[in-house]
Amino acid sequence: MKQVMILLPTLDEAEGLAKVLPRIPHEHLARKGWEATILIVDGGSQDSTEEVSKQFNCTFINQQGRGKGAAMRLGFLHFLKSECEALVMLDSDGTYHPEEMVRMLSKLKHADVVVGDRLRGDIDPDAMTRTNYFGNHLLTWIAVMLYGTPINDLCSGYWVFSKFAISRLKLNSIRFEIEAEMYTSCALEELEMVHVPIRYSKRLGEAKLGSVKDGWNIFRKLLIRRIFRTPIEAQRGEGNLTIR
Ligand SMILES: Nc1nc2c(ncn2[C@@H]2O[C@H](COP(=O)(O)OP(=O)(O)OP(=O)(O)O)[C@@H](O)[C@H]2O)c(=O)[nH]1
Ligand SMILES: [Mg+2]
Repeated sequence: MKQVMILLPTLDEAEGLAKVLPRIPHEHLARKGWEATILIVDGGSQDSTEEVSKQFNCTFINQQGRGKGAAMRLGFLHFLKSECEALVMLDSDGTYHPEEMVRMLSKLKHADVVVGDRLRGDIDPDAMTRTNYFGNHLLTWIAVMLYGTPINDLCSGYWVFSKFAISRLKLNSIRFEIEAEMYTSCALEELEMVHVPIRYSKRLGEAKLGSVKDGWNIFRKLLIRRIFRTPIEAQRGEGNLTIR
C-alpha cells in the first residue's frame, strides 16, 4: 500500500472536524491502494478540537504562534520526514468534501499538483459571500496575468501534492496568503498542475478569514513573489519551509 498524509489545519474547529473526519474515505482509498494517516496542525484551539482529533486517531500537533500558512508549512515539514508519498490538504470547517480526494489523488499519475477548483465546480448557494466570490475571481485573474501559469481557483484550500512537489515548494506565508504562494512556487518551479472541479459548501463554525484584509495580503504576496521569486529564508539557505 502507498501512504498518503491528510493534512488539516484547525483553529477552534471542533464542530467542523467532527463532521469531516468520519467522512475521510478510508475504504475507497484502500481500494485504490492508499493507506491514509491524518495530521492535524492546530493554532491553539480553545474548544474540543484536540479531543475530536484523538477520537479519530489523528496525529495532533500544536504550531508555534498562529496562522494557517505557518500551520501548513509545519505540516509539510512533517510530511517530508514521513514515509508518505502523497499529501492531501483540506480545511476542517466542512466546506470541502473528503470523498472527493480519491478522484483528486488519481490525477497524481499525470501531475505533481492537483488543485480542487470551486469556481468551475459546484458552489452551494449559501457557501460563499458575493465579496469572496468576486475576490476569488479577481485574485485568480491577477495571478494568471502575473505568472502566466493557468489556475482556475487561486484561493482553493483543497490541494493534492506528490512528495517531489512539496520538496520543491519555497514558502514563508503566515496567514491566508499560503495558497497564493503555493501557486507562485508551483509556477516558478514549473511543476505540472491539474485542476479538478469540486463542490464547496457552507462552513460550520466561525470564519477566521477577513475578506478584505486577507484579500489584500494575497494580492501583495502575488506581487512580491513576482519580484523576489524565493522567500528570504530560502535564499539564505535556511530551507524551503523554515519555521521560526
Ligand atoms: N492551525 C491553524 N489553522 C487555522 C488558523 N486560522 C485558520 N485556520 C484553519 O484554516 C482553515 C481555513 O480557515 P477559514 O476561517 O475557514 O478560512 P477560509 O476557508 O479561507 O474562509 P471561509 O470561506 O470564511 O471559511 C480552517 O480549517 C481553519 O480552522 C490558524 O491560525 N492556525
Ligand atoms: Mg473555510
